[in-house]
Amino acid sequence: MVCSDKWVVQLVVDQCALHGITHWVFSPGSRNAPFALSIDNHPEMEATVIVDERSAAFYALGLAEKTQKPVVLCCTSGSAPANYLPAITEAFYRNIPLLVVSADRPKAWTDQGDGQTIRQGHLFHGFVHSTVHLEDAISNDENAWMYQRETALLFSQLLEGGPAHINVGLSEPLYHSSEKTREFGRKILSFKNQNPSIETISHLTRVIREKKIMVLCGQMHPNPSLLDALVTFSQSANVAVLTENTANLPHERFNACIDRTLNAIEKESESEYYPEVLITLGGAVVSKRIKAFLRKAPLVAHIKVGNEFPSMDTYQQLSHSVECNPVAFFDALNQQDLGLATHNFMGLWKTLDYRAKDRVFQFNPGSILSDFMVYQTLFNGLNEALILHMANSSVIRYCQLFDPLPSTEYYSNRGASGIDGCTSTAIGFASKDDRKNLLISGELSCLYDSNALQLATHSNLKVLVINNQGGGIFRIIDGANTSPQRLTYLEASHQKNLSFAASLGWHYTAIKESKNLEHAIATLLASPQAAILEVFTDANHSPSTLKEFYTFVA
Ligand SMILES: Cc1ncc(C[n+]2csc(CCOP(=O)(O)OP(=O)(O)O)c2C)c(N)n1
Repeated sequence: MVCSDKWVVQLVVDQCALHGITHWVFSPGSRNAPFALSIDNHPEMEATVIVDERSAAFYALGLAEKTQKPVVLCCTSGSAPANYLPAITEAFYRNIPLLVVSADRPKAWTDQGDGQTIRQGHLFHGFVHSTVHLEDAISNDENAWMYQRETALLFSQLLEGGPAHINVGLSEPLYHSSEKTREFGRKILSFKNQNPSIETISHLTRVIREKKIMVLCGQMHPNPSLLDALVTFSQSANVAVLTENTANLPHERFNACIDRTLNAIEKESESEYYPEVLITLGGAVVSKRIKAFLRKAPLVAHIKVGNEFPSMDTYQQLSHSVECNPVAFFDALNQQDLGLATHNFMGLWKTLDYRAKDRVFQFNPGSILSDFMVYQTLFNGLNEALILHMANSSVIRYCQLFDPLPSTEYYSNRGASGIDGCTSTAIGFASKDDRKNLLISGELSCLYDSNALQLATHSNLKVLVINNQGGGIFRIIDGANTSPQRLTYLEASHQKNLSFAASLGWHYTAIKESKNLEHAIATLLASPQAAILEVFTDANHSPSTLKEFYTFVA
């Protein structure tokens, strides 16, 4: 099929075709000529040509009302789209689905004295439910993904009613054609109902049936009802549930240490572990490895469940956004016959988990005090319920290597992942929580937020500071670890400590030798007052110990 050589024009037309939108009311112009070329050659598209844009828009309004389908309005740049406004206001208040596709100069030319160029990007602001701006100049996979995602969401809303606007920055030449080689259409279905409707569940049942399913749980507040519903869902062999400790969903059927498990998968056999359907819930996921893994997996569907950021496309394959209470979602699915006994997908994932789990505490980190040794000693010895606050940087990542303790709740500032307020947040939390709260922090994060130490001293709060004399995270991130700027610019290597906390009312102790570690941690946890234990670790030795651990458990 012949079409315009402008890939963004192809994308808009493909999205129309995929969403069953075929009628265009076209007003002549030069900038929008690439659309004329594409729709004229498209077997499913039909066009009505009307010169006066004001009248064209009202004509489209009548057409959309009669056909009960969205109609596209396409015009050139400048005052042309401004003439759509009266009809768009009418459509807005009557929820009639008109899609304005306005051609524009590339953004760089706005307000630069070029002809027929006005500020048209947000011309219908307040009267459309969504606006997307596309530019044809840059073509790469990341931009294609962004535009497909943005337009897929716009089309999904358009089908629900009301007007929408796509402004398309096009550069010259405008009249070149090409043979169509790539399909840009992408659909994201969105469902909004706190208790998913029967139609939603029967649609999803068809999508899920007999598939290999991975449920990936991100950060959440503890939710026992969700845990129950998820445990029931995970009884099927086809279902592997992956959680992180911040999901606060501990259960022996789940894979709770994602990086540890992924580390054991051989490159050549990765595809065996790919799910066909991914269901995600909750907020941030810490593991970078699982993100890279799932972006490679050819998913049949990614179903995102819950109310937080319903259109977030972390794995670049979002197909269904179900805005609802996740408990209601799993309760409803648990009533269906999903045919989920066709693959031992859970067993596949769980075998790796069991293997690594057995080896975690067998690993001997040697006698030099490393970061890893601190976590291993802490988690090995913990036998009481805790509220665990994990500062950002390497702390949250090290904590993912150890199975979550069922009686422990896990918290971390993973919304924006800053090191700036981890201590203040833990103190605020502990001020209203009588249970034993433990904050684990790197020393830079703790020094950054040192004002927090004078806020209040709650006797239920203990702080374990791992002082590796800088941002130790930069020694374990690929790229950063070999950068010539690492020591000074990234790690900000230093010789400071937190002993000043003693003058602010904290019981402060410090250790530098591994032989004192176990006792020092036990003393910290048993301390009757607000206490800080600062453990000085060997910054050079820590990264190699972590590497050895990964090799040992693989
Ligand atoms: C507000 C803010 N500034 C900068 C960063 C970038 N950053 C991430 S980790 C880190 C170093 C943290 O060092 P430390 O607290 O000692 O922990 P470690 O890496 O040693 O575990 C920095 C500067 C950030 N996440 N947040």
